[in-house]
Amino acid sequence: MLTHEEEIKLKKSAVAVRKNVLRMIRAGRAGHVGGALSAADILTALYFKIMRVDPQKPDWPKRDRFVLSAGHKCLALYGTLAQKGFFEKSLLDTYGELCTKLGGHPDMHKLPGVETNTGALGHGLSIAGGMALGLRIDNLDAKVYVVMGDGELAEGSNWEAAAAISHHKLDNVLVFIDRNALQISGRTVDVMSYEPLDKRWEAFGWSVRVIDGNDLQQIFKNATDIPFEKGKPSMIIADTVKSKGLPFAEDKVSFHYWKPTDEELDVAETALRQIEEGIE
Ligand SMILES: Cc1ncc(C[n+]2csc(CCOP(=O)(O)OP(=O)(O)O)c2C)c(N)n1
Ligand SMILES: [Mg+2]
Repeated sequence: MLTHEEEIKLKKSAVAVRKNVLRMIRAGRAGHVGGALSAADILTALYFKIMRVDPQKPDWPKRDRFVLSAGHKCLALYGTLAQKGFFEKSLLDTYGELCTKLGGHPDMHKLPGVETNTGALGHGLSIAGGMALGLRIDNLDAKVYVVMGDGELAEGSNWEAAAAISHHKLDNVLVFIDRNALQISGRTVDVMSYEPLDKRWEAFGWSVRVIDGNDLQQIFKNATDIPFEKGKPSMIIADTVKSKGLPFAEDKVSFHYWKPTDEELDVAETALRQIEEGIE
């Protein structure tokens, strides 16, 4: 359990990450806001409380690895890495510029802290499996954390990776599925349903928990001691709200990608300020 003080601090960090997301959207005039904001609490808890990382040593061999399989959520990753100190926050203002280090999808060759390139959905889990196997071969006790989208599960490659990771008993892997119930073109269950997710992943040999993925206390409680079961990879199905934190955009498919006016951004920033002021 997080203490009350720790929880307050973490909630403030999550608001700061969301503010960073808006800062990039203001700079670039557009961005994948919905999926970034649904996953912001997961990334905040991972980077500020759970993962073993050192922003001064992004290549430290013993570090935990993070794979943002749903690469279009990159604003959450950039916002978290900046908040953690992997790079200067002024870089956030270059989002959308030609040749920026903060591309529309993450690039490990440009930005410290990005472990692998993603963006074409359905590849992150395979990459994470390879990382986990490599860590085991090298006798390192580091862990691999992954965030996937629920719509992303439509890519068949994920299910090969799910089987392989379980087959190799890679219990140093923890995956979050950001189940915000929406994808690019509608409700995930309408576009391509893989429900019931918990039963399907269990059938693939994973140890599964279902939590509220916008509740920092629940994320912390469930993600700290892995594996959930020895010899099995761990899976957290995180029920979240797309565009969490912006009341006018929450759970709306039209905010998958957002091209706001300045006035809309002002309203969004006010909403986050109100959340921050209400933290107690
Ligand atoms: C292979 C591939 N196909 C299509 C896309 C286009 N695309 C970008 S985001 C997205 C929807 C993803 O939905 P979900 O994983 O649920 O993400 P979230 O709701 O968190 O934004 C799609 C189809 C892509 N990036 N990669
Ligand atoms: Mg989704």
